[in-house]
Amino acid sequence: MAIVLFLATLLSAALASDCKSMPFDCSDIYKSGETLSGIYTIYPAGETPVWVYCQMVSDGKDEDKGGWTVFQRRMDGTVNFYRPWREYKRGFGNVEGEYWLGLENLYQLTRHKKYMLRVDLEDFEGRRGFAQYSSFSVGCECEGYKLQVSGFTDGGAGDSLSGHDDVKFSTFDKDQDTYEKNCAKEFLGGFWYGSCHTTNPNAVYLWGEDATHHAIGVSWYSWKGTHAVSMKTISMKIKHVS
Ligand SMILES: [Ca+2]
Repeated sequence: MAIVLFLATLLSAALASDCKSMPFDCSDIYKSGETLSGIYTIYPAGETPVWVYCQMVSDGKDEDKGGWTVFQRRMDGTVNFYRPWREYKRGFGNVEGEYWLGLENLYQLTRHKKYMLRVDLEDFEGRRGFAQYSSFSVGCECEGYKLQVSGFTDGGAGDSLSGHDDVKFSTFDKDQDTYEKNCAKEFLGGFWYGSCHTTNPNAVYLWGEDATHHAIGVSWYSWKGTHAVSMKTISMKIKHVS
């Protein structure tokens, strides 16, 4: 009997510690007192751990600082983003560098809580800009992981994403865009393509300006006024809003 009680105590202690150490997103981790940006484990869908980069510092208003869950990041061209549907669904890349968190994780994160979105950009000349959106969510796979984004605030980069609102996600092997051809094949990425894009963050890392092929670079049209310039870094991140 004593052994059974002892085991039960151990089990309940383990469960309690699990609950405490199972943050839903980077906002939870930030609220628990972590202030260093870096790699953390979150649990957006039950007990399955997901590795993610949490950005704990950013400029802007006080309420916007800290606790950003980064779901997309390009910085050095080391990861190939031209990938099929199953990869965009489950996520890929390296959370220490370039990666995509996965559409299912985005759906699980945004289905229960309200999120805002921030997109940080840097060009090869070292200039920076960002765009922020007060509302961001991704629908279920049954709805094609449709994007809902609104409430733009300008951080100098302009708005290149509102035009992608209410659009399903497409990859080269799953065409859900509204274009007669296949946007993902045409512009070499995977994204919420309509017909087709004003930003192409998951496309080809071009190392600067290159107009050889139209609009295949990591572009943000409203900042550069052209699709021939590829960003040096882009990161897309969400933060829980109350
Ligand atoms: Ca199409």
